[in-house]
Amino acid sequence: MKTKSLFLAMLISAAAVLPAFAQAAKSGETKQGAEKKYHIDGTVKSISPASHSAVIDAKAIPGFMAAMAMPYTFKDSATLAKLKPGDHITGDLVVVGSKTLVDNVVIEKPAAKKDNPSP
Ligand SMILES: [Cu+2]
Repeated sequence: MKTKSLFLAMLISAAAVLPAFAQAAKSGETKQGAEKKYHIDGTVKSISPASHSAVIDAKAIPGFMAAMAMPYTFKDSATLAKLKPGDHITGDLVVVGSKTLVDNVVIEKPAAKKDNPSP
C-alpha cells in the first residue's frame, strides 16, 4: 500500500512538472508568460534593415531603460522600411526575457522636410 501511494505521488508530481519544464526548454526562457510591454517614444537616428533594427534616441522608459539612444529590433520589417532618420515615433516595446521587440509603431512627426526632400 505504501509503495503504491508513493508511486502515485511521483506520477502526479511528474505530470505537473513536466509540461512546465518542456515549455521552459522550448522557449529558452526561465519564466512562462513573462512578457512585459512598455511605451517607447523617441526619434529615429539610423536604420539597419539587415538586422531589423533602428537606433532610437528614446525618452526614459520607466521601469526598463533610462533616456538614451540605442538600437532596437523591430517586429515588422515593413514598418522599419518606412522610417527615416529624424522621424519622431511612438510604439510598444515588448520585452520577453532578454529579447526586446518594437511593435505597433506610429510616426508621430515625420523628419523635417529639409532632411527629407519630397519628389
Ligand atoms: Cu538602453
